[in-house]
Amino acid sequence: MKKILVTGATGQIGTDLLDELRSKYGIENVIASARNKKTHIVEKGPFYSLDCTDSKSFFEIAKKENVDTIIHLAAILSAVGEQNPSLLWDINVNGLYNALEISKELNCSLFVPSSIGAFGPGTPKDNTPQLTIQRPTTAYGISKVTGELLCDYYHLKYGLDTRGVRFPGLISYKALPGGGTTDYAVHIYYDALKKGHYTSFIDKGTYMDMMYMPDAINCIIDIMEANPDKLIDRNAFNVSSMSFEPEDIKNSIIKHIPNFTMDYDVDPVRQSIAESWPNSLDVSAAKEQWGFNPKYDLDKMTEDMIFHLSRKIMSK
Ligand code: VAH
Repeated sequence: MKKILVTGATGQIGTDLLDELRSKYGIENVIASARNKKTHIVEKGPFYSLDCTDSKSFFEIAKKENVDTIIHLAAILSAVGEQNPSLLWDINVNGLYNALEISKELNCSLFVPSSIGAFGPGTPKDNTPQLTIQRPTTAYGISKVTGELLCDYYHLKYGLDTRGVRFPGLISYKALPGGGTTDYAVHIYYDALKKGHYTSFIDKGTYMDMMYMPDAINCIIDIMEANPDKLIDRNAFNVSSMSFEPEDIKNSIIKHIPNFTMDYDVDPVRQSIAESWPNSLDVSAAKEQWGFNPKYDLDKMTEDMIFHLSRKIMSK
């Protein structure tokens, strides 16, 4: 990667990714774009307001900046998507179609994140295989399977260099998540520090794959820098660094905040989404084909989250 366009750059992944990409490749070589401006992003380097469903503007930006890579993060997440499936389809599929066509036209490599949401109730729940049944029951999951298949199609038919991973729930302190089912695993840290108590919308005993954001950012950079000849499962690799349920993260937080308490007010929509997803993924393909090697487990993540969030909250 030399010159990179990031779409959806002001979202949860994009906020962390821009910092890492700009320190690695140079500020002027990382072009941020998003529908909504965020001052702290716009001030840090090249930025364009872009709705990825506007193919003309999308193409003009990529051509003008002469990018060789597009990291396409613009998407609507699972819970918000269930409330507005037509908006989700427009952004997650039509926006991706534009990214694919522009990458083909300009000969760019293209990274597109899929998700554990691409699996459904019929998928084996434990140690979910890289290649298995994918019949998701959410609009989000359907858009993610569609994305995986479109990315494979453009690679097979046009030789486009498409690469992706199936991200689990992502936890970070720099930016809040944007309306997903796994968001509870971020909000719990904020409430533990601010209120000493959290009410979880996901039920006790509900296991989901999760990953700390620094490991997710390394996934994107490592897969995009990997030897393309070794990538068999290009779109998209299972990746995960831990699987936990709400009681596990509560107990990890209590090691730092002994009086922290949690109760439950389960959201039936997000609970049903969570129950349709795997408990844990088999990540052997990512390890074998491009050296996937996460560094953070639950307790190491909790220690880092509390260290950074406590300073962020105190500085406000
Ligand atoms: C969501 N955070 O909850 C996203 C992600 C695996 C979860 O796709 O929708």
